[in-house]
Amino acid sequence: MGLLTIIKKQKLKDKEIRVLMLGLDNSGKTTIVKKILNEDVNEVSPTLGFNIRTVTRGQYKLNIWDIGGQKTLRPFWRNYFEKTDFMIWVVDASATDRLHDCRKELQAILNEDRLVGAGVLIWINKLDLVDPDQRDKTVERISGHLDLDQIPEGHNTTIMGCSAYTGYNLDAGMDLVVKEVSERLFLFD
Ligand SMILES: Nc1nc2c(ncn2[C@@H]2O[C@H](COP(=O)(O)OP(=O)(O)O)[C@@H](O)[C@H]2O)c(=O)[nH]1
Ligand SMILES: [Mg+2]
Repeated sequence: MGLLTIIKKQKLKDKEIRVLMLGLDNSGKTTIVKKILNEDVNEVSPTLGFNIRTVTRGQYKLNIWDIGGQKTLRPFWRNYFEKTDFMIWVVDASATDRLHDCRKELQAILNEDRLVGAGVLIWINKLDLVDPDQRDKTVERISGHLDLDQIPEGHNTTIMGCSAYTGYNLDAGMDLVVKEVSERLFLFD
């Protein structure tokens, strides 16, 4: 039995999915996790280290690692790459002045060897601040700025708008994580 098969079999038993949540500080990562857990989204303070929160979806347990995104904390991101099944990258749709920084950090992450194979969801957050009829365009425009047409091979990537405040697309995102990981790791031995 190959190592990969052993790992898959162990995961099949546990039904645990390790999700790494990254993005620049203030993009809304912690608020998103709170909203998913039905907690008060008005009580969020900056994440100085990391939080691990567990979300249950059907028979799966998603352990979400919400890591602080301040510039001084970014060198530590790599400590969390190991064993990641899925990476969620959160973008603040209203922080257009930070898109350059966001693109640089995201592209670096996507080129990390230890994340090759992990599924990727890019959540363009805070869409509640954008007119409903402008949301698709905003997501498209930000995707362009982030060079998302140049994602390295080895990642199954989806881009989606969302809002931690209204909950828009949070269920859709969680469903996507479970579907991608379960199809890749749990079923196809
Ligand atoms: N309008 C709006 N504000 C949001 C949303 N999500 C987060 N925020 C606000 O953005 C700020 C940063 O959120 P936080 O979750 O701490 O970001 P993090 O640093 O990525 O964890 C807070 O003031 C949140 O209330 C959202 O969907 N819409
Ligand atoms: Mg945070």
